[in-house]
Amino acid sequence: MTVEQTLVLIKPDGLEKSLTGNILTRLSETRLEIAGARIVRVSKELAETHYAALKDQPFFQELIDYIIGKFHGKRKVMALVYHGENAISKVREICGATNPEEADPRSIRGAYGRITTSGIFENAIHASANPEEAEREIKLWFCPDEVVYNIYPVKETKVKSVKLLAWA
Ligand code: IDP
Ligand code: MG
Repeated sequence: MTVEQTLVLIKPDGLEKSLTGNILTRLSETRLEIAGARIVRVSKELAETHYAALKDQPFFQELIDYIIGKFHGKRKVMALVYHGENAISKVREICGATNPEEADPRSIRGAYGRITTSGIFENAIHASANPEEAEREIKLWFCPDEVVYNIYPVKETKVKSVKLLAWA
């Protein structure tokens, strides 16, 4: 048994259909702990970096449009880090197969996903597939301060003259 962390995204269709609560309830069946959570406005750059491994797939452009929220009105996803023993496979199992029509109907994708008439797999949730992917994705979507357990090494840095938004 290895303690792992995994990245979960509730995709724009999941948010638009008000499935956040249902999906979090299903994920709680894993008995894993939530170690981080954010609502993220997804830029094209973030989406393309997240799905970089799929850039040669014929559905890549539609996938980017989907994940940035182009089909669901709002440019946002909910990003979560789940923490615990065998977190990666436990979350993948409850998500179900990539193709929502092939996914077990009791899985999250089987229950809530659909294939659109233009062929997009709107499958409501993303989950990291393996430890390397989990590490890359958690580091892409979260800063160390936003995750309560730092299972990857961290370092302290001093940041000078960075432009940030502040409340006016
Ligand atoms: P995964 O999400 O189960 O890890 P990946 O192969 O990494 O599956 O694909 C990422 C996402 O791209 C899927 O969740 C789905 O939304 C979309 N996708 C994957 N394969 C297809 C396809 O054959 N047609 C349309 N969309 C696809
Ligand atoms: Mg994948």
